[in-house]
Amino acid sequence: MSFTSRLRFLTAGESHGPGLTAILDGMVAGLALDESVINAELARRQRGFGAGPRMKIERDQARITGGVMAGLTTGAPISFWIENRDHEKWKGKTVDPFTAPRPGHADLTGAIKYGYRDLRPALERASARETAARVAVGAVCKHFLAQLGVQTGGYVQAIGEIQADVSAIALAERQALAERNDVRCPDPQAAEAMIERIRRVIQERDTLGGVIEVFAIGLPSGLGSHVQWDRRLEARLGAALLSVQAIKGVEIGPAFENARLPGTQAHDAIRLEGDELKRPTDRSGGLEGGITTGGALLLRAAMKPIATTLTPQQTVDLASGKEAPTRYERSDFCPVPRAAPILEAMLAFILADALLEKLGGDSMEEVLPRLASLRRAHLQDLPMDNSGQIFWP
Ligand code: EPS
Repeated sequence: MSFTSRLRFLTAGESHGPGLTAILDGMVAGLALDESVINAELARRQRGFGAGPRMKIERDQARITGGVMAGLTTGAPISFWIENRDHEKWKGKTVDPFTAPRPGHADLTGAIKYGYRDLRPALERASARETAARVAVGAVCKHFLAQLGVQTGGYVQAIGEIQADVSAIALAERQALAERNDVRCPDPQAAEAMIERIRRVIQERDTLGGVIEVFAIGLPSGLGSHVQWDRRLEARLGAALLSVQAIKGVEIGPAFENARLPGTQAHDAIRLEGDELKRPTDRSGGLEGGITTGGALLLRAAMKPIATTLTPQQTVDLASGKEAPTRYERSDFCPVPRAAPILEAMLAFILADALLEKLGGDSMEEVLPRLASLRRAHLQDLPMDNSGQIFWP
């Protein structure tokens, strides 16, 4: 099953194994690409207040091992290799048994599903270390989108109970403002409060979740479709964001706020400016009927607090068969700021796929003029017969 039609990607690798592999299949030929584009995104993923000590060990760099020749994509699968520097510490070492599953992690469910006799295989692959590979894939997609005039970005809207008010800041400026602080929040006052809150949670030997917003500006109207459930772009984006470790909720535009409003207040009026159809508000999150409106796309994702807590939680040691406290394994305290580039990567992947599905073409040369020829929301692009018709004679 797949929610994409042109692009697909796979990742492989364990958190403490030699490294991560990713393959992005279906990208067009002729996209100028070098590793610095990918490494800049990988560096963003590593940075964020509340990260654990592992991020001081890793220096994530992607090596492109296929699909790019002389600085240009060839249309062949693009493969990447990202080394785990931490692997050196694990290689050849006898690792202590791990038999007390952490509530909220994949330790127990993974063992029930696969019959593991130690919980490590579950956590090794369930670990968010894998997101480094996704960010490499997403960096290529982001770069492709940028060539087509589409800007993607993300930032932190809430950490724990601390909420930022970003409503007065233009969407296009939020990312640059967010990158100025260590919690990736465009509202500097809220950012300070968030840093303070994370400091406190570390002292309290606990963890914090939060809300991340991701956006895209410059998308044409007409991506996705209303005609089949798995072609609806809401569904495709929702699935992609929900696939990220610790993400347990996704909202498109102010969906939950809209749910509390009457219909006359929950939608974006259609106005005419010259011959162009305009939407002065954006309560739809940029999507109507599974299709992009041409307005800005905005999605929110809820990240749960990380399951690995310094304060022990109640569990059962499967080896002794007795109730026991969890044992602490090194982890992040608040990975929310680091989740923004990961969610951006997934957003960019789905949008690059939706654009390629709409445009067709196998090279940048073919894709670019097709983008220019798309139907727009202008009266002249939408001629109506304006006559009664018998649809089912
Ligand atoms: C993670 C646990 C920690 C995090 C890891 C995700 O790893 P370790 O056990 O090696 O300290 O650091 O995240 C990363 C390694 C990363 O690159 O983001 C987990 O259990 O999900």
